Amino acid sequence: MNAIKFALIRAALVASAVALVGYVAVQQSSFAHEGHEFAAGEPGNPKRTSKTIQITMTERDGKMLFSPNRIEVRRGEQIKFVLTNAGYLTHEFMIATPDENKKHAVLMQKFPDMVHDDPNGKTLKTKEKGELIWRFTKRGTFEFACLIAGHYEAGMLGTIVVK
Ligand SMILES: [Cu+2]
Repeated sequence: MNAIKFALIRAALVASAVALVGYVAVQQSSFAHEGHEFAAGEPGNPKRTSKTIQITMTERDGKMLFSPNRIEVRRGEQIKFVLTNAGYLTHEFMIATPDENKKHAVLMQKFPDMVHDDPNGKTLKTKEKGELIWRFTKRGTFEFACLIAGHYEAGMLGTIVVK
């Protein structure tokens, strides 16, 4: 077998292994979120108008952070989050209660390859952009967080106050 052929076969094998890992991660993710009730409100309706809030994800001085890391919305308000991962690592944006995020962070220590594309969460690779539309139907204090193993602990969370 010549070297080029070998390299091609190896590349194909790596690609299918990556696809398989991705598939398993998605399965775990939907398993983990099955029957999930959204404590922080409900998925937004893209046909309705929303207020836009820009959120940047990044790493700085040994910390991982969202900017801004505190937002205030009115109850019933629909928000279009425009997310930018300006960092060098993959990050995610997950809206939940602080309690749910803490539990989810523990789960993600066990399944570090979990990838989110849920109504209340998005995973973004470095330099990637994304959008998430959410309607805050309940008053209270909620949280957006990156639950990738170690990130939450490194400070990657923000507060949402719904008035
Ligand atoms: Cu992160």
